[in-house]
Amino acid sequence: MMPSHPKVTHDIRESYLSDGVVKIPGAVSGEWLSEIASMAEDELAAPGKWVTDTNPGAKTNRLFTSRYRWKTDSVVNRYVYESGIAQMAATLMGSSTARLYFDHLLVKEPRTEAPTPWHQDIPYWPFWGKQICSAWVSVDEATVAESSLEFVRGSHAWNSYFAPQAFDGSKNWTSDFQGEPAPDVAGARDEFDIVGFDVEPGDAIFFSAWILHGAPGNAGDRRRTALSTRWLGDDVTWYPHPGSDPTVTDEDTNVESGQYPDDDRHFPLVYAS
Ligand SMILES: O=C(O)CCC(=O)C(=O)O
Repeated sequence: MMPSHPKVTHDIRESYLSDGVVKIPGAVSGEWLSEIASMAEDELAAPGKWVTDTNPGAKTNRLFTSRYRWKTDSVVNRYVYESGIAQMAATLMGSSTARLYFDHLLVKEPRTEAPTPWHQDIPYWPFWGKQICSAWVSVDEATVAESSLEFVRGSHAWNSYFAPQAFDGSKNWTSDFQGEPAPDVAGARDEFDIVGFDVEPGDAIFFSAWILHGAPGNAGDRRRTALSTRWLGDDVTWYPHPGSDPTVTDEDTNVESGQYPDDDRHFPLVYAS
């Protein structure tokens, strides 16, 4: 059966398929946002295992990220299962199911200089397939001028696979990945069809794991908190490779390379139509 979600209209789905990205206004309700904001406070105070932090403890100029908390954090766990975000992801992808890959908290304190460099997500992840997307939900109002996301429209369909890079700009994410470097979108913006989304609290930006995207730091004077969840559809297979994110590796799962990842311990089935 074709999955559906009331907030995913025909036009929204068509935009996702052609552009590789779409915004769904008001995708997540205010109660979730308050819970995510306070979860972020807790996480900043007592970070989990999978954290990057450009300026520990600082109140400004700090990019803090924390991944893979759905097993241990009750807010993230309930959000994954109960917010409806999995069904929206499945509907957009045209998939009858949605499995969670991981959750990713991204906090940018006021006047954070470090941008999120232009990148594709797929080369960082140990999966292959076209039905892989993120649901990036902002807790705060965020403009493209200050801190929201931008995309190269249609780049999900280029069939490119760009080498992963570290987000702090100082070192390689991995030294053993042989791949084409991502194009210098920031340095030649006029040459690309760039689309950005200002967001209100609770808006979700859904985007393909194959699309080139980036974001400024935070030029504003308020914290920008976003929770991105990463979703796997029916066509996805396990594809561990040099440069894959180490939160879940080949040693953690019985899934064989090239197989559909039906491992509920690590990639739980959250939605099935
Ligand atoms: O929140 C950001 O600034 C970047 C988010 C991002 O790149 C992602 O969710 O894949």
